[in-house]
Amino acid sequence: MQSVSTLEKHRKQYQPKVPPSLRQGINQVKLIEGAPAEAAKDRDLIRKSFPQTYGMPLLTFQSGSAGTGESKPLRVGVVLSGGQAPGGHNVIAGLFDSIRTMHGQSQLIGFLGGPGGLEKGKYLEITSDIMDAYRNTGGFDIIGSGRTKLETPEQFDRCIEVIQKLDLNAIVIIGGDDSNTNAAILAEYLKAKGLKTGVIGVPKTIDGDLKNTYIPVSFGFDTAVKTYSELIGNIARDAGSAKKYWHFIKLMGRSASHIALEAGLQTRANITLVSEEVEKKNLSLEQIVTDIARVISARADSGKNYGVVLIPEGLIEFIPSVKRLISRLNDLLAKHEAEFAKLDSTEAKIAAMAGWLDADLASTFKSLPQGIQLQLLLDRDPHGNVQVSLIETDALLAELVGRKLKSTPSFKGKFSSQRHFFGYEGRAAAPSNFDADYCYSLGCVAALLVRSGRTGYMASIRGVSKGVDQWTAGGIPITMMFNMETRHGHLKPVIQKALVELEGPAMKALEAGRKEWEVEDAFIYPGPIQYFGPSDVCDAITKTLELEQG
Ligand code: FBP
Repeated sequence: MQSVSTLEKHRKQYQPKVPPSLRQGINQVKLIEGAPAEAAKDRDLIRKSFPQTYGMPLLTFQSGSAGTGESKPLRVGVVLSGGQAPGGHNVIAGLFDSIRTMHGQSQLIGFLGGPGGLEKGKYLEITSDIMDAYRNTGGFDIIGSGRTKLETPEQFDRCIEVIQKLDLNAIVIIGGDDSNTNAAILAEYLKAKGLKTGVIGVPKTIDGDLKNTYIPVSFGFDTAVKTYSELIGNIARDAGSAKKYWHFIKLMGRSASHIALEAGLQTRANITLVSEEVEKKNLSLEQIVTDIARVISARADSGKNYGVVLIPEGLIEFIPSVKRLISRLNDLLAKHEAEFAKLDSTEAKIAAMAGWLDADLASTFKSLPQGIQLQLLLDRDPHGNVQVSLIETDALLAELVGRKLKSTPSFKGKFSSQRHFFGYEGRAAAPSNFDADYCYSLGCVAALLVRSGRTGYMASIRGVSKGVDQWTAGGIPITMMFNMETRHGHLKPVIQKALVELEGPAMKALEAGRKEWEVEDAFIYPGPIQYFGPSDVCDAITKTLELEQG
């Protein structure tokens, strides 16, 4: 019996498309140095923190003679960092194929289980057979991923031991904003210690919040959001058929609402909440609930006791009063760590915390259902973030809206809710053509950056809204994406997270449609990602990319 699905079998044969500059073969690519790159703000502080790697030039790759002289085998390490994102295996495939074409004896070492694998020296050499089994597949299972944060000199020194033992020319770190921030710090550290080993980043995250002028989108966003939009479309069709449920759908994306916004545009859900808008308008939980209840009542008046509400998973953190509460909880959890750990019941934990909080924040805390209170007290991730994927905002809103409608005498409709959380369903999906092509190309660019002996760069493909024939390849000094932010009470240089721009074209498109979509059944049913068929179906890009870059 076949050990992979028929689709996977055919999909393995897919040959990713690459930008024109890479089509003559990886040995026919030349590097053009541009002007020294500067950060958009906080330049002096960032320059001071990165004396070795700040102000390096922007790089562009064009077809032409590489002029690298006699080539030597390359030894490259690769790390998958953080949450899964569709296309990660293709980054590795692009890197693998490129370094093998540069020299037949080149080796790719995959560190197991994320950055922790690099620190502990746990690895697997990626052979052709291993690589071939993972081409164009989703997931990060080829070597696994992890969230270990590499940031201390002791950790970096342990990495150096591994790097020297394996005699690596470079390490490619495939990760989001936090992982690439740490990649830049590692690059600086290695250079300062006189090591020749380069550190190259690749922009990954389904959340879509690692983007700027040079990085049009992080990989994985396209496939993940198309997967969620398919599911939302199916639910909208079920809702319109059964006509008896309101569906509250929480969507992954951490702090940023790019996923919810894109899914709202793709499906025209009745309500799409955008966390950044909630913060800007200083909306309280009560106001959000009242507004959802208003739409439900309006639809009930025209006999529609059903609909779809999209909720970005980070919403709760953006409600100003809850944001203040979370920040205070973070301080108190750190301050009372030992005491808190000894409390064994939920009630005792909640009561203790309510006692430690100041009166106004204690009252916000007490107004939340017990399940949410407990979820806010759960452990933070290694980067200090509240684990928003564990907070059941869909349940919170469904419950509070239900209570609100019950106490609204003018509401004559019926309200029955279903709740969903779409996140993990999309993170390991088989990459769309866009992600398969984009990721493979990023892997090739990472290899070019390694061959040119660069460090502290992120692989960049631009022009991606226009079809692969218009794509261009290059390298961006990671430090130019930095700004200074307060983390754990200290001002630190970090890659600036790209939240939804309220004045941006994607948000404007939502604003233009949302009034009509609230009351009408204007749903669009995107259907599943297509891998074979007409290009306008298979190679379609997201609305966000089309609107922002098109
Ligand atoms: P990255 O930022 O590492 O790409 O992870 C994205 C993400 O999927 C978020 O959308 C989500 O909040 C988080 O990971 C969930 O983390 P975990 O995998 O640890 O449950």
